[in-house]
Amino acid sequence: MAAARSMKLDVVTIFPRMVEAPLAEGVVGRAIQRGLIDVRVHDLRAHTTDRHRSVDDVPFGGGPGMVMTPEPLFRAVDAIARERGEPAAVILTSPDGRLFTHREAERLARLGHVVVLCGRYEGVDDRVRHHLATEELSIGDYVLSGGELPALVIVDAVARLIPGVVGDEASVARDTFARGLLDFPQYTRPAAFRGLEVPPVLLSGHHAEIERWRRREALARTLETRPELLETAALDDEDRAWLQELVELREKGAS
Ligand code: 4FV
Repeated sequence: MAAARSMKLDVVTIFPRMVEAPLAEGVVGRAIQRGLIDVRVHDLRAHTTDRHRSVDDVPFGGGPGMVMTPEPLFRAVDAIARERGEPAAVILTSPDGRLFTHREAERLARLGHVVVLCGRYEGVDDRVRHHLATEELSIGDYVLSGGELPALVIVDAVARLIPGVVGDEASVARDTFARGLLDFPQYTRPAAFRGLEVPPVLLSGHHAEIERWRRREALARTLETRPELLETAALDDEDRAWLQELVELREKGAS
């Protein structure tokens, strides 16, 4: 199913400027200006009720650090639903979530409206995870100081899938992972640089030859760096024959 024609994304954070700045630049920035995607950044403190505008507190049961309190996050999502309609998903970014992948980006791009909650401190009260967020996504097995960078990764990856955001649709369709493989090598002028030549096939004008070379390079790179991707990639007989050849070459090389 194709991506939604337009997309609403709401990001809830205690550092709105940290999220707004990157969204003002490049492909995503232009898409927002052109109204292709509608991104709003919400300051969590605007949804606090105490005069200290506090968003965190000490953990019950003791332990280091602070935990984000549930109320401001629930009030923020309530306000977004009132102002912008009920979101199709409320995503909590955290290292405990499912890994965010291209397939996840394609799924979110079909939803039309998602909210992203940015954790800070030691994390969020678990009632947010179970009674506010509809899903939890991680961008990788490492601990960041906040969920803002993951939120920006998600917004950028999803925005690129909205029709018209990336000038040339073909480039999105050809993106790494869109075809389940790593990308093929890219070259541009000069054809010779410090004695380093561009592969002649790319200068040949033989488009079928060029496509075949690119496919083979993408397969070789995927076999080398991310062989597990080959299990889910859409491969044809020629691909499998080429991969078999590469494996035999590698075994000969190893022996
Ligand atoms: C993270 C990740 C991440 C954990 C504690 C924010 C931090 C702090 N989010 N993928 N990796 N979050 O490290 O998504 O609250």
